[in-house]
Amino acid sequence: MPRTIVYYFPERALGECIRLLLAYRGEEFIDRRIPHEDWPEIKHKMPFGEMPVLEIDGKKYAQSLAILRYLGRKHGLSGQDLEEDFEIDQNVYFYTDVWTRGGYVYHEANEEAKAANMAELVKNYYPFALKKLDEIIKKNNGHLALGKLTWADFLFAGMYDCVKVKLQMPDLDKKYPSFKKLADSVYALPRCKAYADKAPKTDY
Ligand SMILES: N[C@@H](CCC(=O)N[C@@H](CS)C(=O)NCC(=O)O)C(=O)O
Repeated sequence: MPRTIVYYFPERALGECIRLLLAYRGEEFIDRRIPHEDWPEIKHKMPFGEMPVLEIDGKKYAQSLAILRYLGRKHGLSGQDLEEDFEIDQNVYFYTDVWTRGGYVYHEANEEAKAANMAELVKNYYPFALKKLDEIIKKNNGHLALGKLTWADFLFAGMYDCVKVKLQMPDLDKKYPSFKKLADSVYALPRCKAYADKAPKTDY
C-alpha cells in the first residue's frame, strides 16, 4: 500500500479538501498538521514553500487544485471528456475567484482600505457572484458541476467555512442555503463523516 501523507496547517481549508477526497476513497493517509510555529523550518522542504502538499511514496505534489484534479482523475471523480473537465475547472476557478477576492480584503492591514474595499465587493461583486454560484449549484442538483459528485465538491466543502471567514459573511448559510447544503452533503458521505468525526475540531 502506498504511503500517503497530507501536509497542511492545523486547519481545514485547502488541506481539508484533499483529506476529504482521500477519506471518501477509503485511502489511508497520514494527516500531518504542521503547527504554525514549526512552519519556518519546514517551508523550504515543500515544492513551492506552501501547503497543502500531498506526498505519495516519497513524491511530493503541490498546488491544491492540481492535487484535487489529479486525485479526481485517479478516482473517477472527474469528467468523462474534455468538455466535462472544462465545466468542472470553470466552476472551480469561479469559486476560487470568489474567495480569493474576499481574502485580499480580509487580509488588508489598513482598516480604512479594508472597509472601503469590502464595501466595493458588497456593492459591485458579491451580489452577482454569490447569486451566480447559487444558480450553478441549483442547476447541478446540489453539486458544483456536472450535476453529480466530482472533485470540485470536495474543494467546495473543505473550503466552505474558511470562505465565510474570508468573505466576512458569517450569515452566508442563511443567505444561500444551497452552499451549506452542498458542504454538508460531502461531510455526510459515510467515509467523510467517519474521518471528520475523528479529526481535530477547528473553526475553519
Ligand atoms: N495556490 C496554492 C496556495 C497555497 C497557499 O496559499 N498556502 C498557504 C496556506 S493556505 C501557505 O502555505 N502559507 C504559508 C506560506 O506561504 O508561508 C494552493 O492552492 O495550494
